[in-house]
Amino acid sequence: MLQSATRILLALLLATPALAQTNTTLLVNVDHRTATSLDGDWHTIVDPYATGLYTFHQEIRKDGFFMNATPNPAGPPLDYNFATAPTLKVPGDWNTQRPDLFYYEGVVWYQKDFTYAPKPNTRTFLHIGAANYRTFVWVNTVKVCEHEGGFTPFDCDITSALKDGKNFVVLSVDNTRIADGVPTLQTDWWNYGGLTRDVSLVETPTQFIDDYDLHLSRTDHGLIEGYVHVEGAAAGTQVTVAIPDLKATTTATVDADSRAAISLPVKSLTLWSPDTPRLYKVELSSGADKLTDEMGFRTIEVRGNQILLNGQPIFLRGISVHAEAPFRTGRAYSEKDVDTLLGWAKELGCNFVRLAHYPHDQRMTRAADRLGVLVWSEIPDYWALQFDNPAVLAKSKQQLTEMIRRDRDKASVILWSVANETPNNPARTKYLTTMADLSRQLDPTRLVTAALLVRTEKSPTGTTKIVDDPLGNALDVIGTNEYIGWYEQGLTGPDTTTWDIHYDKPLIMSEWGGGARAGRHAPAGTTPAQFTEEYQAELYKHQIAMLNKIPQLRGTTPWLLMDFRSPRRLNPGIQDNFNRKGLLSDQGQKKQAFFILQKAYKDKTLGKAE
Ligand code: GCB
Repeated sequence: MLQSATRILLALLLATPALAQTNTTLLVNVDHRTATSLDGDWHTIVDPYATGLYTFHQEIRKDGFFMNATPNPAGPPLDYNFATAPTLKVPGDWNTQRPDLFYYEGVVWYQKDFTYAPKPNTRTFLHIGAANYRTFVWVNTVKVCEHEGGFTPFDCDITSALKDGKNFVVLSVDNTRIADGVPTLQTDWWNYGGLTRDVSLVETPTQFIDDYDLHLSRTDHGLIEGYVHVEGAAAGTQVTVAIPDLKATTTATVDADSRAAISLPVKSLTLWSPDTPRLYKVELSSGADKLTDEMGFRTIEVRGNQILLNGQPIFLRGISVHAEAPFRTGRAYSEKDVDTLLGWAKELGCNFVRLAHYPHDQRMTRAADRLGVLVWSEIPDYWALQFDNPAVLAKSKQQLTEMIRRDRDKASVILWSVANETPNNPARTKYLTTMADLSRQLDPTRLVTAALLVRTEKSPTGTTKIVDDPLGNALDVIGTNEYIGWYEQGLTGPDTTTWDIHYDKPLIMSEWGGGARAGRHAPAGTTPAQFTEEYQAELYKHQIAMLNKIPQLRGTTPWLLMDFRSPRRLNPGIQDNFNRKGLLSDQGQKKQAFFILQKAYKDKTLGKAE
């Protein structure tokens, strides 16, 4: 399979008719643009041998599946037929839609017909919310773009490939894990493949606002600043930004890079916060392009070892969340999915979520904006990437750039995380320092973090956890993961653990916890066994007591809100392919530990803001 992914990449680059421009862009605020949804049933062909690309002698086919041929009785027989092929729902991973695709890793072809009437002075993009992991796209047999990375959106300019009337789009999506991928071969989550988020046709004027960044000045809470970029605009083109509810409006002109600097004074602004998640309607326009957004304005910064939201110290009462769909399982994509997950987080008393371990659907950060939940957002620089491989660094950079570009106008997002639990070595540190620098360059208004591993030493009274990973130098906020009482030491391990933190920076305990199968109980009066609800609840009590002894602790995101599928969790009858560290099961059953954490969060007996 590993080989096949590389083969396919090469083949597609060489084989197919291509537009001059095969690159993708990413339209900021795409969910407020005029769009025609292509969600629904797509014809699909499961192609484990990449037959859609290769002849029987392993030569590249000129008549691959992207031709979407129809049977011709006078011609050679066809080995495929999209018209009669079974369908899969988009959005949706393939694994949970058909039992035979549950473990499938490889190529699936998707095809859909649509009618279209090209309009003058209009550009048309095929928007793909996410496709895991590598995707090639053809419209009417013309290759329009390709994209690598399973959790960020991309937009192909398909304007010149479209016809008046009947059109079709063919995609190949390959979720084969590759050593030089981001993430790489090992992950503790299911490798859900397919078109896992919305697909649509998006229209813009020829010149259009493709990107902007509007945020509150850290030094002046009466000033919104940033930029608007107008794709294709000549220097001097005007841009207007208005916030009607604040009676604020400004006009600026773009420079030679098609970018206009924005400086918009505002009076009586209600600052966005978890208590007052006030969103304002923002109107942006330039020439024929008009766009609205709903935005909150707030500042986030670090002072010593405190985190300041709008200048005030805050403790982040958080929980880690995977993009696993409640109840039906599979990749989360709908309003209902995100409302359920964030609803549980709020019920728990959270003001913060760690969206692990990759960018979640944009609905999640939109909902966090609306509900007043602060967000840690992460790219899948997870475990042991090929840190000495420049091609892998390029992939990480691309995903970071896409994540930031999509979500930099969301008030909820306060932290960009560049990694999780990476091995401490010089190549890794160099790589991730580059990533932290890039994050600041792209977005100087937010904080940079990463979830680090910690060192363990014996102490006279137990154990010392040492936080001295050199990557900490590159971070604004230190994240640390620990599983005391689960992977190491018994239930009382936290009682005899002390922390030695070599950075005077805010610290978030970004993972801690243990597994429990909902409904599995320890007999009364016994020491609870692992995987019982009682064990997990007890573990939370011991952990909370330990965490409260860390003076610079400014947040926690225990692992995690809800059970999620993982191919590494094979214990029959207990795990059954699920990581069971959720405070709720995948079916929404609350475990005892849910109420322990809820009480600590609601009574504010866990953590201090200063
Ligand atoms: C970790 C990883 C997370 C795993 C978790 C676990 O440290 O960051 O992705 O799922 O531990 O359950 O072991």
